Amino acid sequence: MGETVSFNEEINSQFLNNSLILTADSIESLSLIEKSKYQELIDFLKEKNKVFIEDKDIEDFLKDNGKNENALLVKKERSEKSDIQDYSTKIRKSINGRKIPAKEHEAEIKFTKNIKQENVSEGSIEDFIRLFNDRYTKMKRMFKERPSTRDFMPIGDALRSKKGEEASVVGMITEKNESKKGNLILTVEDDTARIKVFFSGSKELDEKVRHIMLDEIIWIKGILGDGIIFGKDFEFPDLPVSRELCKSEVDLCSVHISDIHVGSNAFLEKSFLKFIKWLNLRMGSPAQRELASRVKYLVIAGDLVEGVGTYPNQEHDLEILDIYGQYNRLYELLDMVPDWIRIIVSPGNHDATRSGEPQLPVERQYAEKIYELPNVDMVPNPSFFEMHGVKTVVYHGTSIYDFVEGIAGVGHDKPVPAMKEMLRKRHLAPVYGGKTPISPEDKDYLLIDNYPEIFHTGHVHVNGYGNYRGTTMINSGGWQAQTDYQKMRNIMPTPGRVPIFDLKTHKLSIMGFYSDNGGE
Ligand code: D5M
Ligand code: FE
Ligand code: ZN
Repeated sequence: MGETVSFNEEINSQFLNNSLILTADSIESLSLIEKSKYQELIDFLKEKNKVFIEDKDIEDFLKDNGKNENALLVKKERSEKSDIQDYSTKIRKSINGRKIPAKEHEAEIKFTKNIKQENVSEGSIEDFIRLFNDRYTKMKRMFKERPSTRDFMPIGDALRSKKGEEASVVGMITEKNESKKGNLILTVEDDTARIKVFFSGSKELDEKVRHIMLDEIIWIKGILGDGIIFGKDFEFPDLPVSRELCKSEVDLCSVHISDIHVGSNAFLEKSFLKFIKWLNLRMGSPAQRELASRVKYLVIAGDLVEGVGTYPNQEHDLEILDIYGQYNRLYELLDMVPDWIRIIVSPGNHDATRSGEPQLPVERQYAEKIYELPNVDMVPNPSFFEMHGVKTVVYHGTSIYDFVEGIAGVGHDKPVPAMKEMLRKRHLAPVYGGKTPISPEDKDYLLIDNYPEIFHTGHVHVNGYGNYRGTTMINSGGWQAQTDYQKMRNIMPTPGRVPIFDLKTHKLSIMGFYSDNGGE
């Protein structure tokens, strides 16, 4: 878990750690029970073999043979408290009276650094050189801005300097090898020369070097040898330890989803429709409807449709066989989202656009009707933008598996450790020639050159949340039931769980729209 967690997320984790999932029904009822009683409630639900907790289960717990009199008392006490009643009545009134904050406030969205069709390069050798030069220039600037890494010299100068002296350099890792004793030997390059770096030292340093990946750019300090630096320490460009976070002045929310996979026969459409119903304020408790009334942005991080021909024999897994039909169904779904919500649509590896990253927006010919929706922005992958001043990075997450391969301890079933590494490396996909196809452009669009408040990914189909140095990390799971491929790889997806980010308070709430008892 991250450095800070909101109340809702903390509760959610407590239940999830016990394999219990809160649904749209149960979160409100939960507020009637004292936090100290949650463990008792968890034991009660586990005894009943529950997985998805409904409103009724909580009522049962409260009624259970008078055993939980205290909890019941809390319920009475709480419900008699006028402030809670006032709150509910106020919410009801505002919804009935159609007082919808998200409707009253215009979207304030600003797109910053994003690839456009007209800037696409040809993919020549020169483009690769330009890409890496741009990466190097910008990363060098990041190290210059930080007092502890401000001093470094060109590698060419380091090679000519006196042996035995201390030196610092900034360079790209072009090779990564292990010595016979298991120590790390790097080849590091800048625009002047290349040098070997040998790391051996404390346990702490050994642990730190495990996180170094190919093609990334780091700052290294060490003692000069003959054509080699004996590394004593190094730094990633990283985020500052603390900073002032941008917050919206108005209390509006952004909702983050991904991996809808429309057209797949495992797409959980009923759950998705429930979610849309909630966005329309036609489902949920008063508090949940109040939350919905503040949803101003819906961000979608790719794999909008299942696609065709994404993997061999995919046709057996399709409900909608052609790509036009898949985007058409997605259009019908997005058209049901209230028009006061701004929808930001970014593609993933299943979508109809080039697979090389940065990916361009879904090609217009496949999704004409979606393009025509007045509240939709079709954006590339990744995309950098601000929602009411809150800086956001949305990236599908294809590179997550490069981190799984590149760093021991980054597991394939949890997205957050890989996301944290991306923030530390200030790059969404540092490895070239790994699992992530990269298209060379004159600028490095995958570089994280700002300090985002929200970092949103998808792709793994497993929800995950955390906070790294102030940045809220969200992986938004998906809307597809477990596929054969996932079964084979032992991936247990967490469909239908929706993270909601409060742009004013930075609190994260989770709503569940999928339950596997009685269908979806
Ligand atoms: O990804 C579908 C699922 O497969 C999702 O759970 C992530 C997982 N996946 C995708 N790529 C890999 C690699 N390279 N290794 C392990 N697991 C992977 P989707 O993008 O929806 O097809
Ligand atoms: Fe997916
Ligand atoms: Zn994907």
